[in-house]
Amino acid sequence: MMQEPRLIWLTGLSGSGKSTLALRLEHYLFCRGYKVCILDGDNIRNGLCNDLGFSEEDREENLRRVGETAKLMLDAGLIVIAAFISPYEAGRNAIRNKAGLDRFIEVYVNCTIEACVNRDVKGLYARARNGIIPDFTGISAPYEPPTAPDVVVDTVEESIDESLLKIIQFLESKVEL
Ligand code: GGZ
Repeated sequence: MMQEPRLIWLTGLSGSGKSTLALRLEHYLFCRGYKVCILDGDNIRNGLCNDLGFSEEDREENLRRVGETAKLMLDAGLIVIAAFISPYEAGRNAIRNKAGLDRFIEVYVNCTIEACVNRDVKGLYARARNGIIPDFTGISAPYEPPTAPDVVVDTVEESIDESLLKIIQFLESKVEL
């Protein structure tokens, strides 16, 4: 079976559903025999990037390291699923260029800030609103939505299965799965 390396980049607010979708997509691809790896804020910020915070410069450096790591994985032939807020268009474009234009798939995990605040699974939005967490995306730090994403999913209007299907259908139109 042939596997074409791809970097599937999920961008969106904290709580938008990136990690959930990444895990579901990993499971789907893994079950079909693909060598797949997830990079996400949870695992990367606890290790490789545990010296970084959330200033614009630190987010840039976080994504620079993720981009370098993803490139190594792509060159080894993996399908890489990355789930990062990645709030700046310039940062995402830098990763697209590093990965190679034809290997990068940008998925915008669209979710209103109101829905994220209501979900607030980890209580981070409440703490950000109280000023306990500074530079919080959507509250006290910016999020620039992608201008030309390959796939847009809407996690307010769609079920996880519907969003997952959109991503899979796009992949199938680009790569023989
Ligand atoms: C945004 C923050 C912040 C601030 C901690 N702003 O939903 P989570 O909790 O589990 O995932 C978020 C994660 C964001 O890390 P990323 O590496 O994806 O961010 S970026 O791409 O912008 O570099 C959130 C938590 O870290 N978190 N403080 N101030 N998210």
